[in-house]
Amino acid sequence: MARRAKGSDEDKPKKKGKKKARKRASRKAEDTSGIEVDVRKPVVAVVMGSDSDYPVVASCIETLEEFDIPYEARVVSAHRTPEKAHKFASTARLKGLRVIIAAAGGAAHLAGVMASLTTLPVIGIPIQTPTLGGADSLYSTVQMPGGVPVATVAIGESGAMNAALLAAEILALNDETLHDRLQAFRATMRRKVAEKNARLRERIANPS
Ligand code: C2R
Repeated sequence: MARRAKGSDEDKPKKKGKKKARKRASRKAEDTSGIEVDVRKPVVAVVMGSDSDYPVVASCIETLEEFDIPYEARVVSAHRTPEKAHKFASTARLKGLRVIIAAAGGAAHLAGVMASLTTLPVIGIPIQTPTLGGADSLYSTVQMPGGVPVATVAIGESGAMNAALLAAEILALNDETLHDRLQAFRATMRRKVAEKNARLRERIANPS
């Protein structure tokens, strides 16, 4: 389950990589249904209003895995399962969670309700909707009343990825290893932009 940040492999010596792979393997176990799970205590919770949100939320989860951040993911709805949502948010801090990421579409009150019940940082992912394109989700996630912040990311997959990166940045305030991974991720991004630039110049210089 746990993988390293994209592109960071070449920044690490081979020996260390093997050691880390062994360490990561020891963090996995099979649960009663035979599904491989991370045995570490989750520090990030990814909650979503419905499993129909998962195709977008997947890029958040993939990014958490790339950064080797222990997380838990579940469906909770402030509208459909208010008691569960209440219990989850109000006990999250005591359970050792450090950041909550909440994804929802339409009348997306999930992130706001989470934020109203905990002082943990809450990041909201507005899910695109077929009727209003996600503007409904965006407004209902971002327009929080003063006093109850929700750090709202963009609609869709980039937003979902950024939610995980923002969570990583919050956790990296007290975690140098994670900070190193974020630096490596940025370095990879810079290299990719340089490659794009070189390709563009080549196309302009040699139009077909
Ligand atoms: P279904 O596909 O289950 O009908 O859900 C979900 O996040 C999803 O995008 C449709 C949409 O309803 C959203 N939903 C919320 C909340 N609970 C579910 N916005 C909530 O509590 O905010």
